[in-house]
Amino acid sequence: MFQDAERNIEFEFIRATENAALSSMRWIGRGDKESADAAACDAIYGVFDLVDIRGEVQIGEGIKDNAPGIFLGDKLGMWRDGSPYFDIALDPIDGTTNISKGMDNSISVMAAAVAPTPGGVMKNLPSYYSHKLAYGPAVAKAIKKFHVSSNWIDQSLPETIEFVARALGKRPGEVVVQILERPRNQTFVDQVRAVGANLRMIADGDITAAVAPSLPDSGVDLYVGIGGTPEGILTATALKALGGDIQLRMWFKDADDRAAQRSGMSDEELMRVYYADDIVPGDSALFCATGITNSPLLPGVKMIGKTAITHSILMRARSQTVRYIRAVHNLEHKTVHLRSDQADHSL
Ligand code: FBP
Repeated sequence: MFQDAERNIEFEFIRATENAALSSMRWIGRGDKESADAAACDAIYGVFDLVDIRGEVQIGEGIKDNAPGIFLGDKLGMWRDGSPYFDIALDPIDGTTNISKGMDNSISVMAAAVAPTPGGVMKNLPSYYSHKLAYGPAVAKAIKKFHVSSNWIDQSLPETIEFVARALGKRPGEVVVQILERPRNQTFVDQVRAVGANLRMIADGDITAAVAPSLPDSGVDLYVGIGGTPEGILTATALKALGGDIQLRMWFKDADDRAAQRSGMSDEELMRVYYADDIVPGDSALFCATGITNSPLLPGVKMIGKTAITHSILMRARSQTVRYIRAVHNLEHKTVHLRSDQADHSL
């Protein structure tokens, strides 16, 4: 019964990320990332105000920069007695800075899993940032086949690149590594350059960057670097459906940062390397995203006169079916239900 609930509801998640993308579109290039994020959140809440589930946010966003957001513990859905519980992870916009500058690589993204009671289906890690490594199915299979030590967080990056090269039948110099451009990631940048591998830096939006190695034609073989933890959890859900994997360890700037964020976790838990299966145990999880501006994962919203075209991806860990959904919205008829005034609005 719970599995059916996930199937029945999956298109509501797409509707939510589509509406978030369409509502935030008017903020592209306007230098106001908070308003873009607020518009996306309002639209996501608005969709679920009409959906018969009891959804609770387990992985929210916004905490790191006080941006508007949908946060841990927030409720989505109508919450009627007897309707199914869902654990929800979301980033209404990954790449808010990109939107505000009119740059590529922003998506609206959600993941969800049916839960017997709220909480516990997705790992809620308390740190703002994590050290992450993500790779595609061929590399994940090679790790299993050769029984190699797969803790790549502690291993040197050149060794990792060498293994990835062997798994993909490439030379290390041909491996393409994507990194979020931040001063804290400079060591990784230097290491990639030192082995002569190909570096691709991105300004923001590391969900698409970490999912890219699991997409057959992205041209990216490995994602590495320190980026947002919630983004890592969302990535893990997608990789479970795509057959790739992520390795993730919480990362703290210094001892004070670690003390402030540890949320009662033991040293062992803080140091643990989590894989996709540890982050989202079991196979009941769905992941969906809609492109806002172009990214390796999805084209952005395209406007043609009074028509908006959106591109979304929907996948489920259980079936590993990956659906690409191109939706044509007639803006003379399309309305978006918003939480803020509980009314339907034209775009
Ligand atoms: P938001 O758009 O949700 O703010 O996230 C953008 C992002 O680039 C994430 O993709 C990444 O994980 C995180 O920010 C990195 O954080 P910071 O910008 O603080 O380095």
